[in-house]
Amino acid sequence: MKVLLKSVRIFIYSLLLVSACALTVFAHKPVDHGQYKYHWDHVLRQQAHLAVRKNVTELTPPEKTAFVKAIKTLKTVIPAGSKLSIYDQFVAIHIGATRLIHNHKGHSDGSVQELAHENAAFFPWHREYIRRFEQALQAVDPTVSLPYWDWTDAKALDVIFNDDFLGSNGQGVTIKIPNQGTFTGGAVQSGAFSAANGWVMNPALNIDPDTETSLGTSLVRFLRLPPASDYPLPKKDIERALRLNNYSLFRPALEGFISVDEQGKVTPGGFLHNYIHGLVGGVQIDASTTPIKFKSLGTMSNIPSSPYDPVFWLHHANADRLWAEWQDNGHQGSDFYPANGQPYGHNLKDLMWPWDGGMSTPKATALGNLLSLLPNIDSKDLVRPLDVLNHTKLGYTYKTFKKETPREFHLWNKF
Ligand SMILES: [Cu+2]
Repeated sequence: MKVLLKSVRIFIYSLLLVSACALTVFAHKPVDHGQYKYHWDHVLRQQAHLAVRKNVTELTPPEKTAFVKAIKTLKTVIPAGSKLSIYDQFVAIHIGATRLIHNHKGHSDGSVQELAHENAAFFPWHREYIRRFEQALQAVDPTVSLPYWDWTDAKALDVIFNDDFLGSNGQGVTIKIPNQGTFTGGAVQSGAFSAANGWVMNPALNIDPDTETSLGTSLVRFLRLPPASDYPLPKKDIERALRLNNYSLFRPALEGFISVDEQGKVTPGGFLHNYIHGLVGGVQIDASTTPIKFKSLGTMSNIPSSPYDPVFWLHHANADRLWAEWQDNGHQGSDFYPANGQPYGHNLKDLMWPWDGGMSTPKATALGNLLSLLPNIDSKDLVRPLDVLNHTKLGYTYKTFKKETPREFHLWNKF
C-alpha cells in the first residue's frame, strides 16, 4: 500500500564566506523592478551561469564530499545576532511556513494556515526555499549545487543512504509488523549526520506539530518501513502525473495527496512526494482510530522539521525538477498557475512568507519562541509564485533538461 569543514586561515576564510552567504540569503539591498522591489540576488541570479543540478547517482566522490562539507558548514556557523546556525534558520523557516497567521490588509482572523504544503504554493514556495539553500551552499563552495533524487532510480537509495554521503538507516529500534516481518530504524549512528559526528538538531525546532512537544536532537530514520516500503517508485506513476493538464490536479498528484488513474478516477492516499517522506522517516498506521491515523516516526516523516534530514534537499530538488518538466511540456507561465481563488499566500500574485514584507506571522509554538529564532528578512525581499514560475530565471537548471539552452549559449549564437 502506497500510503504514503584546519588552519586558522582556512577557518577565517570560511567565516568570511559564510557571512557572505548570510548576506546572500537574507540581507541584499533591493532594487526597483516594476511594481515590486526585487532582491539583488534576483539580479545576480540572472547574470551568473546556471547551476546544474545532477542526479545524485551521477555525483563523483569529490562532489559528494563537497556537498556534505558545505551542509555541515551551514550547520556550524551562527551569523552575528542570530541564535541559530544558518542551517537551523532554514529549518525554522520551514516550520514557520506550516503554521501561518495571515495579516492580510491589516486583517487577521487568527486562524493558522499552511503556506508551503497542501495547496497551490507547494511548488513555488519550495522552489524559492531550496534555491536559497543552494545559494547558501554555493557561498561556502561555489562548485556545489543541489543533487536531485529521482525516486524511480533503483540505485539512488544505496547511493544516498550510505556512510560516504548522507548516512545510512537509523538503528536501535525494532518494529515487528504482523505478517510482514521485523524492521529496524532509529537514530542515525554513523556517517556525517550522526550525533557523534556533530549533527545535533535544535530540540526547539524538532517538534511534533500536533502535540508541540520536542522530538529530541537526533536525526531519525526508519527506511522502508511498511507500509511505505516500495522502492523504486514506478516510472509510470510519475508519467501519469506529468500528463495531467491541470495544475489543480497536477499539484496534489505530485505532492502526493491523490492518485489519478488513466480514466481520471481520483484516489486519496499518500503517493510520490508524500510517500517518499514516509519511506525515509517511517510511518505507522494506527488502526485503532477512525479515520485511521498515521504516526510519523522519523525526521523526514515529520513534515515541519523534515529539512533536518539533509535528504530533504535532494527530495525537493526532484519535486521541483518534475514541476519544471511539467511546465516545459506545454504548461509554462502564469496560465498554468491559479491567479485567484486560493487561500492567501497561494495565488499567483500573493506574497509568500517569509518574503512577504510582514504580511504574515507564524504562530508561536508551545515550545516558545520560533518567532525569536527566525532570521530577519528584509521587508523589501518580496517573492510571489509569479516570480518563480521560470526556474532558469532563478539561476539553475537540471542536467536532464535537454530542451533548455543555457543563457550563455543564446548570447554566443547572437554574436
Ligand atoms: Cu516542505
